[in-house]
Amino acid sequence: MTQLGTLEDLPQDYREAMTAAGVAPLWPMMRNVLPHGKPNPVTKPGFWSYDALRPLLLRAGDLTPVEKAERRVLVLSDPGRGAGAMQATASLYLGMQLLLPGETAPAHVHTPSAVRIIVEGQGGFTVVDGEKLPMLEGDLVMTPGGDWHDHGHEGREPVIWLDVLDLPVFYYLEGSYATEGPLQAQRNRPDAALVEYKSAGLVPSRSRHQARRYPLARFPWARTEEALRAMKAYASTGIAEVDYVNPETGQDVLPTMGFTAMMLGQGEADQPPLRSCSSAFHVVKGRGRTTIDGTVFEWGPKDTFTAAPFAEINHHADEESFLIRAHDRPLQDKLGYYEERAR
Ligand code: 1HN
Repeated sequence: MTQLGTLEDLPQDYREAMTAAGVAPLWPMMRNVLPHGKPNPVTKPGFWSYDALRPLLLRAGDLTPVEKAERRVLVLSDPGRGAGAMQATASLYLGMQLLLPGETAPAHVHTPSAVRIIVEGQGGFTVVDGEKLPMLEGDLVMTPGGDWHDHGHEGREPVIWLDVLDLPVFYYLEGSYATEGPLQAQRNRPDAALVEYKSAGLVPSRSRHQARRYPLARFPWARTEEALRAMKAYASTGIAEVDYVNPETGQDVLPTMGFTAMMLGQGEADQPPLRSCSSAFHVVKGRGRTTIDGTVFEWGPKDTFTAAPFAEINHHADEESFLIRAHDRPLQDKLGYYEERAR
């Protein structure tokens, strides 16, 4: 490998003339922007214990009324980028959001997409493009970019969910913005998970029904767990894992972000291949430990952790465990470079 020239190799007057002309030499920076063999992520493994987050979030409920917050959220900052970073990996934003009984989070629409993983509480709902979506623990609820959404709460206890957004991508592209509006009129019918998309493999007949671009906005947890348990019962080896897909196309649920749910049996380990995507894991239930690039995280219910591109990930479940994984493979597929390497 040739050693490239440095800035210091160049005469001072030449460096000053380049700066004055608004240019810079590529070669001293070449290895920073194109490292050899694999990327060199800024992202560090992150871990957020729910026991630590929950009291802070509830205190935000006392300190800041939702009217003063629009969305009452604590953002999970990538340790590699430091306190206050508005991202958990290069492409994924994670935030823990609190809505108290009777509160309303006003309607808005924005360019990034959001997915909620419901962590705690009953009676919360979100209205996406006029469709009222109940938020039950473990549900995955999507708000695709460009769809109006507002949140409400008809229950008695705090409702908490994890927001996963592709906000960093939109922000990087200088494409992130929102529009505000009045609360939406709700269609007087159950959401599509309870009507058109009640059963895997069955979709409304294409000759009679024009499917929406995002036909299924809520994936009820009970069904996901049932599917995983059935697959696990008949799997000879290995963990069970399902992809959340658009039921009409079989493709990823969103343009940039993908989601899977995993079931690990008690005492079971999993060593996924090295993947070029970054991942965020949320524990729906169970206990275990995951080593990410040598850092060990002991996890329990409702904890969240992250892995950078090409991280070495080793999961071990101490009890039967269910995890949801968010990732940016769909974006990398579209850019033409998603890759998995055997270990
Ligand atoms: C947003 O619209 C929500 O609608 C939550 O609940 C978190 C973070 C950044 C930008 C928009 C929501 C968000 C957000």
